[in-house]
Amino acid sequence: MKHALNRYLIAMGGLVLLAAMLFPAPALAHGPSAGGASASDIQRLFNITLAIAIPVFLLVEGLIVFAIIRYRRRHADEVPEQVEGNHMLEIAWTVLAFAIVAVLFVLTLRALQTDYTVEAERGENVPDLTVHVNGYLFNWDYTYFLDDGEPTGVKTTKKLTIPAGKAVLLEITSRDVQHSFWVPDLGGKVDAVPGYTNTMWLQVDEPGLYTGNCAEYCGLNHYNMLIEVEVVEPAAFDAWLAGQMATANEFVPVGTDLDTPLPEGDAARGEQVFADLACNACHLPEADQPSGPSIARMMRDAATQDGYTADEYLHESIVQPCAVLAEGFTQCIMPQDYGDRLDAQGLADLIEYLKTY
Ligand code: HEC
Ligand SMILES: [Cu+2]
Repeated sequence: MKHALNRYLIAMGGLVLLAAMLFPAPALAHGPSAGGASASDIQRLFNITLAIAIPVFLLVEGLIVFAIIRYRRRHADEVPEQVEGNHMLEIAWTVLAFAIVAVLFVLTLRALQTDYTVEAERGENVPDLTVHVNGYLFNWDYTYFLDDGEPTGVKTTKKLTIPAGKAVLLEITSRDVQHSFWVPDLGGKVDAVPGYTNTMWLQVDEPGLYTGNCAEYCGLNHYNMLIEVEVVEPAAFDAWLAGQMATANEFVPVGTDLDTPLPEGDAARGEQVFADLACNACHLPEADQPSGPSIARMMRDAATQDGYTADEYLHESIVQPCAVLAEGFTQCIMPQDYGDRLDAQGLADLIEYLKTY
C-alpha cells in the first residue's frame, strides 16, 4: 500500500516536471517582440537569460528527481546514507552562480546603454515626430510636435498614433505621481516622473495596435491606466495628423465659465468623447468605484441638486470638478483641465450621453 503511494507520488512529480519543462515555450512567446528599436535589445537579453535558465532549471530539477528516486527509503527501518558537506561542489556552485550573475549584469548594463537612450539624450538624432507623453491618475495625454519641435496643437488621450518606420521621440513625464510608460512589445519601461523628462526612441516597423499599461503602481485605478499605440503607414499618419491639426486649429475650448451657452448635444458622439477623454478610466456606467461615481449615480445626484438643473450640475461637475465633491469623496482626483480639452459642442455631447443613464 505504502509502495503504491510512493510510486503514485513519483509519477505525479514526473508529470509536474514534464509540464514545467514545456514551460519555456509559452515563456518565449510572451517575451517582448522586436516591434520597436529598443525592444530588440531587450528581446536579445531575454533570450540569453532564458537560454541560461533552461539548463540550470533542468539540472536542478533533474537532480531533485534523481535524488528522490535513487535515495528513496526502500524499507520502513532503513536509514539512508548520511552525507555532509562537499567543498568541491560548494565552490563549484558558488563560482558558477556568480559567473552567471556577472554575465547577466554586464549584458543588462549594455542593453541599458543602447543607442536609443544615448542618442536621445545627446540630441544627435533628429526625430521625425516628437510626442510629449504626460501621465496622470489614471491616463496618458499625448501632445504632438513636428520634427523640428514645432507644436501641431494636436493632443490625444490614451491612444498614441505614430507612423511606421519613423523615428519617434517620446518625452515622458508626469503631472502628479510616478507612473511608468510600458508597451512590452515596443520597448522597455520608462518612468514618468513629475518635474523630470525621460526620453525614449520609438521606431516601430510593423503597423498595428500595440497595448501596454502603466507599470508603476500609482493608485486606485492603476490597473486601468492603459496605453494604446496605433502604428499606421506614414501616408495614413500624415492624413490623420493633418485632419487633427485642422480640427485643433478651429478648436475653441469651452472654458470653466458656467454661463457659456451650450449647443444641442448628441449622445452617440458624447459616448465617443467619454471614451476619447478616458472618463471611463474612473467612471463605470453602473458600478460606483473608489475612483469615481458611476454614471447612474451622477445622474441621481444631478437630479437632486438644489438650485441646479441636471445640465447645469453636469456642466459644473465636468469643467469645475473640485467645486462640489460628490458625497463620499474627500479628494478631487478628477482632472481639472476638461474646460481646455472640450469645446462647447463636445461638452454638450458628453452631457447628452450621461443623460442616457
Ligand atoms: C481620475 C479619475 C476621473 C476621471 C478621469 C474623470 N472623473 Fe469625473 N469624477 C471623479 C471623482 C473621484 C468624482 C467624485 C468627486 C467629485 O465630485 O469631484 C467625479 C465626479 C464627476 C461628476 C459628478 C458626479 C456626482 O455624482 O456628483 C461628473 C458629472 C463627472 N465626474 C464626469 C466626468 C467626465 C464627463 C469625465 C471625462 C471628461 C470625468 N468625469 C473624468 C473622477 C474622475
Ligand atoms: Cu500610473
